[in-house]
Amino acid sequence: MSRRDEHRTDPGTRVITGVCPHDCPDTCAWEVAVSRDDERALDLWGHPDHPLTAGRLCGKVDRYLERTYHPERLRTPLRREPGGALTPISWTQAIAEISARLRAIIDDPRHGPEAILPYSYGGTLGLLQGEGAASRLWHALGASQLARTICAEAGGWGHRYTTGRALGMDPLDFARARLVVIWGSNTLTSNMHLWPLITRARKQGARVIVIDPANTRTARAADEWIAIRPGTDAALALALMRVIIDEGLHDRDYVARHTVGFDALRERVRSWDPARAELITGVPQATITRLARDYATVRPAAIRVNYGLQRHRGGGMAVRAITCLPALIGSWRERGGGLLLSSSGSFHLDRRGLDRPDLLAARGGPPPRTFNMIRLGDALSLEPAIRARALYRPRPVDPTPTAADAGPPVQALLVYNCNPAAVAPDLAAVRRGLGRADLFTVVLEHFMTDTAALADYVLPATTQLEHWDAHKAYGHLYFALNRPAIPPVGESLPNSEIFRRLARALGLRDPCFDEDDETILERFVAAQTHESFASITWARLLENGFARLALPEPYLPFAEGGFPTPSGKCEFYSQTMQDDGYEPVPDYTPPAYEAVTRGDPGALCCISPPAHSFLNSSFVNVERLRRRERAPCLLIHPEDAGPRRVVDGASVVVESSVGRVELPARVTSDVVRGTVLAPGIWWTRDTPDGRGVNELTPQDETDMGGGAVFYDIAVRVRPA
Ligand SMILES: Nc1nc2c(c(=O)[nH]1)N[C@H]1C(S)=C(S)[C@@H](COP(=O)(O)OP(=O)(O)OC[C@H]3O[C@@H](n4cnc5c(=O)[nH]c(N)nc54)[C@H](O)[C@@H]3O)O[C@H]1N2
Ligand SMILES: Nc1nc2c(c(=O)[nH]1)N[C@H]1C(S)=C(S)[C@@H](COP(=O)(O)OP(=O)(O)OC[C@H]3O[C@@H](n4cnc5c(=O)[nH]c(N)nc54)[C@H](O)[C@@H]3O)O[C@H]1N2
Ligand code: SF4
Ligand SMILES: [Mo]
Repeated sequence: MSRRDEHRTDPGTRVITGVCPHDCPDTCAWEVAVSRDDERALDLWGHPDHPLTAGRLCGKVDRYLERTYHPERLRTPLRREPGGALTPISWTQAIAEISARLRAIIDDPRHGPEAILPYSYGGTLGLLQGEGAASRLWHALGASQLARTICAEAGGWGHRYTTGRALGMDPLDFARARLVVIWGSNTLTSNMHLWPLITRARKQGARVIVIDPANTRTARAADEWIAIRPGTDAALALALMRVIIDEGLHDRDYVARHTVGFDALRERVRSWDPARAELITGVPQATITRLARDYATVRPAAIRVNYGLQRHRGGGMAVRAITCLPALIGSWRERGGGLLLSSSGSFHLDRRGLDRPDLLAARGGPPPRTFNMIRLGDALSLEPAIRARALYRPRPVDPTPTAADAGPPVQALLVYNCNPAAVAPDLAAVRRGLGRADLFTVVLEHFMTDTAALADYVLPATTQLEHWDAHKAYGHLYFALNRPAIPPVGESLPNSEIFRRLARALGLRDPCFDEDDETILERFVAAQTHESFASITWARLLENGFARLALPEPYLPFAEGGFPTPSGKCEFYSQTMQDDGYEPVPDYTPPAYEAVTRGDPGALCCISPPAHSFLNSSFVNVERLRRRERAPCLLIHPEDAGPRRVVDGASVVVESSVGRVELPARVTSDVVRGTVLAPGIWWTRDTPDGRGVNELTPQDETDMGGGAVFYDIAVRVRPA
């Protein structure tokens, strides 16, 4: 009997459907068994009827009950006492004191509401507990806005410039591919529910190729690992296109009917012969030629590109170049062909009733400033010229802000769903900012994270087992509802309720601050008018937990062209890019570390993709998962270790332009020469020197969208 059947037949338990809230393309549906007796969750498993979840959760979320009932879970509001200790206080006190402080900042003519900065990201991707409930409050107050750039901006822009919107293959169709190229993604770690589909394709003869600087568990499980130098993928894509066009392997009919700018593209790739690309990428030219031929002729060919490869200075251009490939060979025509970066654009959600931007518009006056979240250190500076650097400037045509544009110093920082003291670039600058005596910091959290430990007030938040929410997905086509399964642990409250209480204490009178969560979500679902939502009703979500968008089956978004770009075609030449200040035809933008390594042959590139058992900095405190990852470390190639006298197991110092960390070395050829890899993201309490890997990351921005350059850091490595 399955766990599900066991619990369903037990009169002592209820089974409730929900959805994993984490920042992960799989957005799994789950079921929770709860004891009727004491309302405790007993078991949690992947929903068997959800086609992608297919009854399984990942190894991290399998431990979700351990995380939820963790002894370290925050259970009461905490306030920093004059001596420095965080001590429990009541919710009434916490809300009264926090709102009084915020009110004083808003009413101070030197500051005003722009001196309040909300800071959040991916702790939950729920529409309500993520940004929905929060934006209502920020809009009504006129607080500073945050550009949420930390993950996917460069690739997102590069992809949209090319195909118009975040649309891609139905992940279920990977099972029908005959060639699968996994490009800058560690599928078995960060998107594991795609793997069974790829396995099914392999059983029918498909070949699987992984392009990655590291021999990841995905690369090891694939047919071939193509080792590439970080940040050089655009050069590889350009050379592939050169071979394809030279050998006449492109789909002339598809190109003629559904693309613009082919002549300009052909001209561009003329200089990208595989020999030149080999010098840049480290991929042998014979491999490039073979990959180009296979990609164009083994049909259908599917590309899974994910966000790993765009955390570099040229990340936007890299994703743009790769996104041109399926249009060039016409693989969008075929079921099992095409490309998947993100499916989030399939969800045409009308969020106005949820986010309430009208509350901001009703205030009148110019819109508040927007900070780029990856420059939190700069944003918290008291120096106007430094603060101005943190203002959001996604495109080259956007004017460069000066000290005169900086606006008031940030006086209050409200953090939720995020752990910037571990995940944000330039941790020294972040710490300096958070350490400002005059900065008022409130953190909504499950645990005493590195960020919470620096707050003035820490407010205990509920987990997905304890609150309502609804989710779109970025790796498939199912919408899902999450119902609370258990009562809140301790005195914790949903983010939504915390923001409602703050709004009322701040005197905000809009009736939206009286709506309960269930009502907000029911109204949200009812308000959706796009045709793809036609089959999704509140009643159906309550009954099933999830529902597929009303898209055709099979779903081939661009089989007949129909790209949602200005031209209606796949844009090899993009006038929008030209207007936004970019090179309009795919190009190669070298990574930032290269300028350093050219002048200093001793320098290496440092990347820090996720450890298998963690989700960014989440789950690090779940003991079984932490034990599985053992300890922070630095992977280094034997030929890089030797000349530096770095020995396996011994400590090394890793130093970048902004900081340094100490890590034990692991000498291995599972990472390309010239690159070191530090799996992330550990809490500082588990690191040898109390410093996380983002001490090394500068607050530099990617070519597009102001994204972070986590995998493009020049470092020097020496024995400690
Ligand atoms: N277990 C687990 N799953 C996760 C996460 C997690 O932390 N842990 N994070 C979630 C989040 S927030 C996201 S955004 C996604 C991210 O998931 P992915 O997009 O898969 O991104 P990463 O794991 O950051 O990087 C994927 C791979 O890219 C490689 N890479 C780095 N630089 C380059 C490059 O220049 N070129 C190429 N070709 N490859 C490169 C890395 O070595 C890594 O193996 O995963 C989500 N899923
Ligand atoms: N060096 C390096 N840095 C990176 C990356 C990398 O690969 N390397 N990856 C980057 C990427 S892709 C991303 S997306 C970011 C992710 O960075 P974050 O969005 O900060 O993700 P997490 O580290 O998982 O932290 C989320 C926090 O939210 C809390 N949380 C979860 N649910 C709730 C809730 O309902 N309410 C409240 N109040 N809190 C909640 C969790 O307890 C957790 O502490 O990190 C980025 N930083
Ligand atoms: S983290 Fe991803 S794979 Fe794991 S349960 Fe959540 S959605 Fe599924
Ligand atoms: Mo991310």
